[in-house]
Amino acid sequence: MTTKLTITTAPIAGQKPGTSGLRKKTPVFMGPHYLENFVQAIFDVVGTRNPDGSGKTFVLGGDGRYFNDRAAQVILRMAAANGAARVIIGQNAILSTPAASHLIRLYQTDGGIIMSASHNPGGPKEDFGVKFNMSNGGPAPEAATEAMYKRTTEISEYHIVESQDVDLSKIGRTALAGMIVDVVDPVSDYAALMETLFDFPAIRTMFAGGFRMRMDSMCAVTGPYAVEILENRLGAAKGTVINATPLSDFGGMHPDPNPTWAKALMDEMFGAAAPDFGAASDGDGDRNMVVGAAAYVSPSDSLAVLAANAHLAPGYKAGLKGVARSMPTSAAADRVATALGIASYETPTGWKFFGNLLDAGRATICGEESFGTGSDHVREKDGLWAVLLWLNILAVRKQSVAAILAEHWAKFGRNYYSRHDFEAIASDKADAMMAALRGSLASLPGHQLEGLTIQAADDFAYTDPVDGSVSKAQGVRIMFEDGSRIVLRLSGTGTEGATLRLYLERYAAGPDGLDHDPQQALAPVIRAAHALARIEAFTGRVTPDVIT
Ligand code: G16
Repeated sequence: MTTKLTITTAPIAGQKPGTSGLRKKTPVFMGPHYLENFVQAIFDVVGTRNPDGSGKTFVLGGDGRYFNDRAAQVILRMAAANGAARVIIGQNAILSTPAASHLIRLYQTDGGIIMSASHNPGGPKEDFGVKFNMSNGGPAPEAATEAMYKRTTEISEYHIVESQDVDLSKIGRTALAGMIVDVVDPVSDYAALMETLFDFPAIRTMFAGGFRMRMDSMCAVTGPYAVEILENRLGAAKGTVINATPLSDFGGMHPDPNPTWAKALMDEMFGAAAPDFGAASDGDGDRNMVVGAAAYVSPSDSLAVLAANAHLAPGYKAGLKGVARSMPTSAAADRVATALGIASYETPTGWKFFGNLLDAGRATICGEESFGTGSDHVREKDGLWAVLLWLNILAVRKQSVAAILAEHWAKFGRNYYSRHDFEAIASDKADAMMAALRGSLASLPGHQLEGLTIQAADDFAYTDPVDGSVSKAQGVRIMFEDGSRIVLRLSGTGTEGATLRLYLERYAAGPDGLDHDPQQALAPVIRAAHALARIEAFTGRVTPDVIT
């Protein structure tokens, strides 16, 4: 027996989605009506019924973090009570973000709800998140997330059915208050898609020839995907994938694939017995870090190398339509696009801004400096996709990662790049610093410091070339005459205070450029950034918490 209930509620403060959906501490999400209010706001904005009155179909899944299973049951009950016809859900409510995006597209659903706080830690005291993806498989655009936020400020009731839990452990069809619930294998459709894009026989031959790899799934959602694809289908040695069992607290790990948080992988890759290739992915499987034996690949360089070599994979053999990168990502990919004679795009931070370019066929490959790369195969960044494209390139070129990087820099020049994060700053201090910096922009051009001359300074604004929508105040850019660049913006995904992101870039042409450590190559740019933004004066911080 199920009963449909309408619960009286009241707006709850702080339900403003950020760069990537709504992220809060788990206890906040577990508080009275909090999850329910946000989910009802989503349903109110996107609608659960078609114009003809029939119910809509949604995909549902998450990265398995603490509260994932409970939240899934709530969302199912609310979908049923709101009149949805069908929900396709990963077994045990598990779906990686790219796999969810694929299922939305594959089954031509009306969108999907993804439960994840991505690379943020999980657990009873850590982070949880919910985001809505549209029928194209991509994150809801700003207009939709703004509408959802507005709805949370005026909400007065939500709908839910009273029922037993749906058994999500068994694959197959069941029903909840008249709504179909299809529990699907989270991996198989995604793995099949990967087989259409990449030369699996060539990669298999490479592994059979003794190629060694280490994949660190960081106790997060990609474990089952990576084991199935890398070990079972491509023949990588058993045990190639480590931390392969998703855990609700990610085993205490911080599943953010960068040299700081994937330190064990970095140590192995720079050690005496380093495998040929290493990779890590994040909580929900959309991010990736790749590293060769003693050769770290920065995400900006990875995007450029993938763009330059994508034609070696069957799915991209016709070439790329264009390359898109987020504004703070280095210009390395632009140089490849110029050489290939294809368009390049610079978008605000956040994957949602790539959606229109991908849908319109203007870009094929996209990337962000924050360890995100992807293509038009889904509408999310895709960690394992990037790993497989790298493997495909390595299998065809039969060179080491270090050799491929060296050749790339010799041909295109090198964009030295680093991001410095200052975390958990008091929000008022961070806001005051950004306001002062924004106020000084007009006076900066022509100013000299650290031997560098400022050419231009602005607050990045983006006009979407497809729908004409405008996004303002997306980050302060300070460009120097020698091609160096400083970018500052506040994170939209943090859950504690403000995180200041400082992005630093310096270009060196050809093999005669600055041949040393990025932090050293960038030293004058780093000093200039601190002087211009007066980071210490406003925040008391000198040393970043995370350097990538
Ligand atoms: C950060 C990154 C962005 C990324 C976003 C969402 O945003 O800087 O590049 O798009 O996370 O990534 P994910 O879906 O993996 O969480 P922010 O606003 O914190 O800088």
